[in-house]
Amino acid sequence: MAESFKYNNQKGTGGELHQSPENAKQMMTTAQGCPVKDDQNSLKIGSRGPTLLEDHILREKIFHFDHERIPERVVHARGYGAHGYFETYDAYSDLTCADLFQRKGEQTPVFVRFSTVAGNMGSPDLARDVRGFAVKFYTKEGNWDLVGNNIPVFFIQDAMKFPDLVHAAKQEPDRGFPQAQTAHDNFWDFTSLTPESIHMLMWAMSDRAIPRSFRFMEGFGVHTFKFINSSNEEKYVKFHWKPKSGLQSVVWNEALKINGADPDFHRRDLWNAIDAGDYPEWELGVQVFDQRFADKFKFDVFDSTKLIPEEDVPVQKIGKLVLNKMVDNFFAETEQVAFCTQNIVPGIDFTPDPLLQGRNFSYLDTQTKRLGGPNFTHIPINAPRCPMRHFQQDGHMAMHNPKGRVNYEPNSWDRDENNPRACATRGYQSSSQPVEGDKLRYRSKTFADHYSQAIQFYNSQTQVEQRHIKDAFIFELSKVQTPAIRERVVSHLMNVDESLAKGVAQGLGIPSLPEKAETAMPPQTDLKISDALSIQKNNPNSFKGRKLGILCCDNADDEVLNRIIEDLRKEGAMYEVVAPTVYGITTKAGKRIDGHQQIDGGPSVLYDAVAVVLSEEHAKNVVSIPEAKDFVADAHMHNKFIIYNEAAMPLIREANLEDKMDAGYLLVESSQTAPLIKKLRPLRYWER
Ligand code: HDE
Repeated sequence: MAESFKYNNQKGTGGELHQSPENAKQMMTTAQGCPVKDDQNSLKIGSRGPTLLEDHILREKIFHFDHERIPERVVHARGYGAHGYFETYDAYSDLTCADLFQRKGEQTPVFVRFSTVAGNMGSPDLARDVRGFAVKFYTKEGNWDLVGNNIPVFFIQDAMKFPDLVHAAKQEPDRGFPQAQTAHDNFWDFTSLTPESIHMLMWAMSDRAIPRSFRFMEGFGVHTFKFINSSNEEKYVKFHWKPKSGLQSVVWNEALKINGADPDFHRRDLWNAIDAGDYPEWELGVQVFDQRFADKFKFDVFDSTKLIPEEDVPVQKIGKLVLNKMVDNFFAETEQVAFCTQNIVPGIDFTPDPLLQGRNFSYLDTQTKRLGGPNFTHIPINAPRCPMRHFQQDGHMAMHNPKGRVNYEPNSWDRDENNPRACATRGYQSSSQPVEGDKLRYRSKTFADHYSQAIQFYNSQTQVEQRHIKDAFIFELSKVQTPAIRERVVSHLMNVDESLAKGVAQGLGIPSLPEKAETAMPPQTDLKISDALSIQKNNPNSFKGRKLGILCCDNADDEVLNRIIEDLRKEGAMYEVVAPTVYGITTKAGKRIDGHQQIDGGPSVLYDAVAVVLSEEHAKNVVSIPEAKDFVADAHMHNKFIIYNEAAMPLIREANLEDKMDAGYLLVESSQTAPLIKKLRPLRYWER
């Protein structure tokens, strides 16, 4: 209520507020401001009806409700946003004249939206999918939207193919399923007929596609852009977001279970972290290179199915992004935010990458449709936070309406010396790019090498990561009903790595290996291993920002619990108490601890590591709960560290794990003083 009155009172909307704020808090009104006496009962004849058409209050309420939905995004429908700021580390005028990079330490407000791609709005967070990583910078010279993903390459090379890709990936049109997954015939049919997608498929089948948290994933601008400085010198640039808390993913079996236990896992995680004041941070990195590098690089830098290894062009960190405020209203901000790749600022420019060129058309078009007209820039989340002056006018829901007579340029009415008033010094100027050629529909030969970087990616993974990729192919293709499609995918894998192809074929029960898929050019097998492509090789070695699930029961030892909790606090980590009931437990010393989760609702998949702290008196009650057994069995299967006390042994035994206990099991006793949480820093015990 208070909000809506504030809105009515905004300048330029025309209305003055007549009620006092105290009144406003108490009184319900219609959207027209008419006080409502009874908001709970419709107007009827007699006490049992029928209801009268005359009831304008009922009609207005229901009518507005009927119109609450706007079309969800055709891709990236499920997303979650937060506010924050970007701080530039230094002045980078040598690289670009973009205003936000000119003054060391300057902060620019941002809004970021993370998303999955294929699923509809209500789909689960841990689908195997690419994640969107879209950032809107509200700079002093207009909005700059860096609309990226958490994977540095893409499935296709030309925007013309995007509708086909998306149709094939989303639910099949006749049956309307499967939802939020690529594990079906249409997706693998399309991609296996589109060899340019193989590099991206390797990423999509890797753990990159099942991040533990938005906070622990990288972001990439994907395309090559241009930086232009004030002397009009141009350089190419690729953008990277590096999470300060390091990279981390879950394992697939865990993802499947998280989707059931908490379909909102990622959004809840971001909400909780920001709510707790543990603000996630990323550094903005740039790979800057010139035409000479582009000419000698083995791939076309305008081909979005290729990346430039960090070992070839190092990532220079030029600033940091901090997310420190959740939205006040999900619809107003996260749903209505309209990212547009064509929103760039002086000092940044596009390249001819055919995917980027197509996007620059698509995003403006999609926002106009989605938000109902061209005035979506008037919605507060989309409005630039710098002065604006243009003569676009009218249209649906126009909120900023110029006063006076002047609505064209040049004119004789504005007593402005600069009329027309385009700004020659700061105005946006496209870089000059000499172009000539015939008009044709054509794919450049420089885009023809589809396998080399897929090989490089696979070779750069750890053994565990390679196994995960193999298992992911087997899982996905086992959902494909047409054997020929499964075999066609394996024939592409033959060009990537024969042992991978063999493993996948075995997992699918394919009796004999198919021939290698035909290639447009022979793959280069000598590309250097790039450690930056692996998640596990870049372990943050910290439990900061991670969460421990503590399964405990009545009479649990206070000293043990206190020690664990104090250790976690020092590390900057979080915890949840999982108890037989959500009421919680009473410790040995008689202290009440509230439960965050009841065992059934708090399976170990929700945590980065677990602790099982039981008491001799009550362990048997816990052992009798089947979900408690799953709690430790899953933690074991998912390579998690398991902190336990002696009294927890009956549960470990019940889960048949006593013989399998390894160095990933960490005994805790009240007398121990050595720091325990440090041992969780590798995040998983992969040796298991
Ligand atoms: Fe998008 N994409 N895309 N995309 N994309 C959209 O815009 C499109 C591509 C990305 O959180 C749509 O508002 C085309 C690459 C993100 O609101 C639409 C092509 C990358 C988001 C659209 C691509 C992205 C979108 C759908 C091929 C990574 C969500 C709704 C040429 C670099 C932004 C909307 C948010 C959203 C079109 C390919 C990232 C239809 C035509 C490559 C993060 O305009």
